[in-house]
Amino acid sequence: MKNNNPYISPETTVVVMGCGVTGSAAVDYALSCGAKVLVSDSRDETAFAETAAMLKEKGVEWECGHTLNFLLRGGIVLLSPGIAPDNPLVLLLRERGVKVMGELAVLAPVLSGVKVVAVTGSNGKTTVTSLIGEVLEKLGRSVFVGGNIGVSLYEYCAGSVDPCEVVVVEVSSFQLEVAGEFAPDVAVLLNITPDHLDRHHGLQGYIAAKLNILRAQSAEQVAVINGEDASCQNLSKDFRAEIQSFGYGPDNQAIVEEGQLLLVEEEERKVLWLPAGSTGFSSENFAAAALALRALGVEVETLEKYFAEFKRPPHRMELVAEVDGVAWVNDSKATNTGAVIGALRQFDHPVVLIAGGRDKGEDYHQLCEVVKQRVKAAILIGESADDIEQALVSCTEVHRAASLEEAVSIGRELAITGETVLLSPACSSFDMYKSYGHRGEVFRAAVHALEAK
Ligand code: UMA
Repeated sequence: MKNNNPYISPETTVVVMGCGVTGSAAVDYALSCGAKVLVSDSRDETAFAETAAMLKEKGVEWECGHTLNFLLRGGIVLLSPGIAPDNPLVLLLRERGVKVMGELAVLAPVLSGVKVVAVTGSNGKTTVTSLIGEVLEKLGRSVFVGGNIGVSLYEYCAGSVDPCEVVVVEVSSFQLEVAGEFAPDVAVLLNITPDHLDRHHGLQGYIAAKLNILRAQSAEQVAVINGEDASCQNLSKDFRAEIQSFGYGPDNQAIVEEGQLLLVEEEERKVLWLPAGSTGFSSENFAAAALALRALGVEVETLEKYFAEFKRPPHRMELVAEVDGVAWVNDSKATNTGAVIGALRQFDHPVVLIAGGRDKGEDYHQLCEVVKQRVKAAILIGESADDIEQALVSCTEVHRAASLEEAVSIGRELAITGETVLLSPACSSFDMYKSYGHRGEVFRAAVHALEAK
């Protein structure tokens, strides 16, 4: 890809702050623009050794532990999403006139030749991103799928991937906080329920970050939003893009009904049968994807087949096994209360819930209503167990476990034929595991061990 980035040229010194998935790709991107690149990471030398070897090969200088002097050597600092823009060093850099930019802001100017779909929301964004990408691929459109889903957009822009017709990116509130003039042709805002409140200093900050997906859009661009979500509905009116909403009411452009989706066209309504068993959250995800795909010119008649073929990404309401009539479901990706509520609503029989992990500043009382209706017992793990117990103790029977393996063995004692044991933690995994994926794998292994007995 030709370098036409107004922020990075061969004359620029770029400091990449944080060198994980995004930072490593940012290094390659800045090098591909001909810039001089430096890396500053908070890890110590031992933890950084592997990355250091990679940087050495590329001739990139680095520091372990951020220092102001090193960071000031750059004319521009590329910020990793895990580092908050109100980090004291970042504030100091800005005070000294250094441009500090996130991935979406830096790359916005080089994305003009490609159709960009960006998907955000508290829950369902990976599923919807994958679904849109998969349908486009099956229709023979060249597509890059990336972002918060795991592959940085810098990789696409560094030219290591062939140019595509469409870029579909999952974007997190962390990335959107510093999105600058990023203006996707189709923005999808699935829902806003509390998440990452620690990072955004409360719900208002989180909502403001999420809404940045719409902020720079023009009137020719499309915003697909959740018509049932008050925050999405009310606040999106302040922006310029053409709004298309999905939901249950007649005013939406994609209306979810029992087992089907009505897509409102100018003169008629097209009916799309949804895959069997897609209720609640998953129907909404199909509705959002259908509107986004239609905005890209895809004939809605073709969607039924591709939707039916779509397999949900792992660790989301994944049936691991049925043991003695009890279903064991891995929903490790449910890292906030909204996701857990959505998961529990999908059951019409009693559930034993395994929850807990690292707290993100949420109020677990929000779980009470659905827990009262569906959860016969909760087994709590991790750092947040005390807080969750306090919220749920009046709604259900509460047990504690020191590990996921112990939680599984308690679950076996509690659940009877026809019931489900659901891992849906409402918290991040980092107190006990490397990632939600790792946590899900540990759960799967414990369930399979039970099955083998
Ligand atoms: N680091 C510093 N200084 C700090 C903090 C961290 O130098 O103050 C360094 C760490 O030592 C490490 C690197 O920064 O080397 C980690 O960077 P990062 O936390 O920004 O994460 P990446 O590895 O770049 O991965 C990020 C996303 N992670 C976060 O936003 C926290 C990944 O989403 C995403 O897949 C990836 O970019 C590609 O876009 C993960 C995630 O948990 C899955 N996202 C959150 C979510 O989905 O809820 C937002």
